[in-house]
Amino acid sequence: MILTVTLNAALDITYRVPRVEPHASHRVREVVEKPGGKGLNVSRVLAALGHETLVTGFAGGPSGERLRALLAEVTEEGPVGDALVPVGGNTRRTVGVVDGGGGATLFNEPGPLIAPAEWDRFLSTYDDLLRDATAVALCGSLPPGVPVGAYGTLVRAARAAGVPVLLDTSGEPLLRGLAARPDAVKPNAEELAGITGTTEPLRAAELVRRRGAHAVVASLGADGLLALTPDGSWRVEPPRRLSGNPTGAGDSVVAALLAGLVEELPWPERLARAAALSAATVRAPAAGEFDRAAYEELLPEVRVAARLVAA
Ligand code: TA6
Repeated sequence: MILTVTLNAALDITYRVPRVEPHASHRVREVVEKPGGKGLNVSRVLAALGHETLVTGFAGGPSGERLRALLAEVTEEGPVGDALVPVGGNTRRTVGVVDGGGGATLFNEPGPLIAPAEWDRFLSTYDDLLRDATAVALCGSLPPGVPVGAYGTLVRAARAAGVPVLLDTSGEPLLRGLAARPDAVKPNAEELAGITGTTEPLRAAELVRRRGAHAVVASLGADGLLALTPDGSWRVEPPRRLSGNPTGAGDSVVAALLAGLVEELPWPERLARAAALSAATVRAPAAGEFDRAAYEELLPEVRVAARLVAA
């Protein structure tokens, strides 16, 4: 089973409007609610790819209940196991406003305050779940109350249990997680620049590797992917650009990397799938979903080129 951790799970709400204008009132044409937060999106994509997957993290209050009900709904995506730890606070909502052009404006709430006893309960749940995990992804921001070094603790526990671990977060939580030497990290351009101070992606990715990640897969939007791994380095050109909602495209990269890891695919194949799946996610209405026909059509278009690492 592939385990995903979303400490700051979210009820993702998407509003569709014809156009977004600052300081104006908008008539919402459509409202969509989905179980969200990065790890939940990763698991939903993994389930749709046919992988057994389980989510953990925290859920509480009315929006936590709603999130769990949505997660339990039987969909054509396939089942996602729910091992979320109940908390007293209310799970956050994230609001994405999608306009006619497909662009998304996001509003992410900070999340519920997690009490020390709730964090301890999570840690023992996580240790139990690691026993049956083939891989684990640690995804997203931390809710208030969770120690900033949380991902360092969770990476160390996964490594001690012999479970490959991928980390997808930003800022100080990413730096603390890196120090525990995760198998892979998946920063985007902004996250890379945020922790390295350089906007040159190759240089930044090398610095991140030196700080402790065995592999770095940077998702660079329209510039595709850049991967530095123990087996080699690759630059991945994305398939043709599709219009749509890019929210969750990075989560689909994580899903493809985990699927490729447990299927023991060579890195270039994992990366090609990651690029195609990410592009196919842009065609889907919400994060955690992808357009299957677009995925199959785009996969042969992806170009993965080996590259030398800069000095
Ligand atoms: O990547 C998209 C997304 O996973 C949304 O589903 C939304 O819940 C958000 O990101 C959460 O990100 P954060 O960094 O706030 O944990």
